[in-house]
Amino acid sequence: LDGSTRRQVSKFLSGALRHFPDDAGLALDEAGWTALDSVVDRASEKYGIDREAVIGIIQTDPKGRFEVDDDRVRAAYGHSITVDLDAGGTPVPETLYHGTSPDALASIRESGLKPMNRQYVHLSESVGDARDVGSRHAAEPVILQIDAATMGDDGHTITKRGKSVYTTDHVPPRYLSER
Ligand code: HQG
Repeated sequence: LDGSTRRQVSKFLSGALRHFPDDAGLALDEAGWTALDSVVDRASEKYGIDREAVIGIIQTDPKGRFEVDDDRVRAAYGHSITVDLDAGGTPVPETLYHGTSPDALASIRESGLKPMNRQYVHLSESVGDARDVGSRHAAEPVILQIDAATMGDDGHTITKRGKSVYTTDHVPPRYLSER
């Protein structure tokens, strides 16, 4: 399977499980799960690749975008639809990062990091990851540093999702600094 097909299939799977299950003919439960079989069938039909290839893309995703539990699958993070993902329980680094566009800075300084179109704010474990995330929004992204330790002390829940993404409801401006 070539890289371009992998990316297209991964994008379709992410879109279906995070944003448009109805369009993809899928029903998600309240925690975002759906039958692995139905997802694999949809992708396999749409891209003309066999079921094993789709399952491979799900299981070897570099960012851990998909969680599989027995015969169910869900997106690990990134949802715009409301899902009840279990919160907390994972260790959180003292410092996290967020890459964004310079155009968003004034508003972020004012109101902090907000989920915008998604259910949660997404934070990165490393500066490099944050730069990749920010590059989706601007050629020269800005990297913000988040004082995750103090957020935790102050009662904000931050949860690890996938391999290296952390989600939270909101990052108020006092926890943010520019690198
Ligand atoms: C910005 C991808 C103005 C925020 C990525 C970001 C990530 C504000 C944009 C994951 C703001 C939302 C999520 C405020 C936040 N004023 N702008 N107050 N607060 N913003 O795409 O974090 O590859 O919804 O800075 O890699 O970029 O798809 O979030 O620029 O892990 O698996 O509003 O999605 O993962 O953009 O990306 P997004 P994101 P996948």
